[in-house]
Amino acid sequence: MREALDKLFREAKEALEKLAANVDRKKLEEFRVQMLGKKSRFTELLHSLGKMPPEERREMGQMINRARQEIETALEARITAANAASRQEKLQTERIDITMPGRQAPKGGLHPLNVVLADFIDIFQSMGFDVVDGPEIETDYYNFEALNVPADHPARDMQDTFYITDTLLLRTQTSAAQIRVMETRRPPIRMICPGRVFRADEVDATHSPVFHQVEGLVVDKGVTMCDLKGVLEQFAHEIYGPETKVRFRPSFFPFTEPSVEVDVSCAACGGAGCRICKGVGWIEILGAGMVHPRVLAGCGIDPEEYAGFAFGIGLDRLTTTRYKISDIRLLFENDKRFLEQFS
Ligand code: 2NM
Repeated sequence: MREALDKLFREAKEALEKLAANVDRKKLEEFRVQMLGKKSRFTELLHSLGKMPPEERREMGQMINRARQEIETALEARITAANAASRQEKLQTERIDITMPGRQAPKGGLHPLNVVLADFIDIFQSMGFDVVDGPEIETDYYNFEALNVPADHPARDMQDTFYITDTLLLRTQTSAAQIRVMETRRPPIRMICPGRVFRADEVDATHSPVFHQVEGLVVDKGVTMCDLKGVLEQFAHEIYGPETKVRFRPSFFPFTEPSVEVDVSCAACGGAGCRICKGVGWIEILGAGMVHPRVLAGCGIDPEEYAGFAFGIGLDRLTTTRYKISDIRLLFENDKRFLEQFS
């Protein structure tokens, strides 16, 4: 019995020595089951104590338990070492470099048209104008009739306007929305109306069937062309700089009388003449005029009592010149490589 215990103890210690270099925790667990478990030789020995004479039984039992204890303690130490080793390995392989720069979140930006539009809105809001929106699909009444565009006017032609039905169309200007305002609100009215407009143009570097307009409208008692010029001068000074001069040239629109085309002095040469203004010193930026009495009357505003001025500015050309964009189509293609340059 004693010899069997000695042999078992020695074998167990040797087996454990062998496992010393091996930090595989699964192997260590197998070892525990084999050596110390319910069906192990240690347990067998303890069971066989019953067959021993009682006076040896006590001493032998103690020896078995001490040996078992020693093996168990040694095994625990191995397991602790194995756990530490595997934690160490984990720390090495899963180390986080907290000095690494964070992932850059992609940053969006305003479309260049909206940058310019935001400036427009700032300038006119500071002069007391409301910003009004309207539908892109209009009736021929709001788009043409109410604006004093006669039935035989070439703008009404299918060649120039996108019709949806006989009477429904894609608006060719945002004035339609201003008519709706004049019908429903009483003067004083001060508003701008920015938005997309549509014309059946051939596409090239300076023309697109969809483009953007900002139309302005002021209606009140005693409004004159001087007010129009003052507002447009203020606008030109804020957009092009305070030295900018503004001039009116006579023109014609069905919805205004008198009508003007408005030029600003060329910012590149200060009016002396250069390549940008084609030698004339002036650049045309918009059309304007005094709202035709028939337009006011059609909206239920008495032209004897009230007067108004209106203007229309194209947003696209202003944007392409400000950012030196060579082709208007770039504004509509949503090519990320183009748009990212503005964020
Ligand atoms: C322009 C030129 C001149 C204009 C007229 C109106 C309205 F609704 F009051 F009649 N809104 N915008 C107007 C006048 C637009 O665009 C070149």
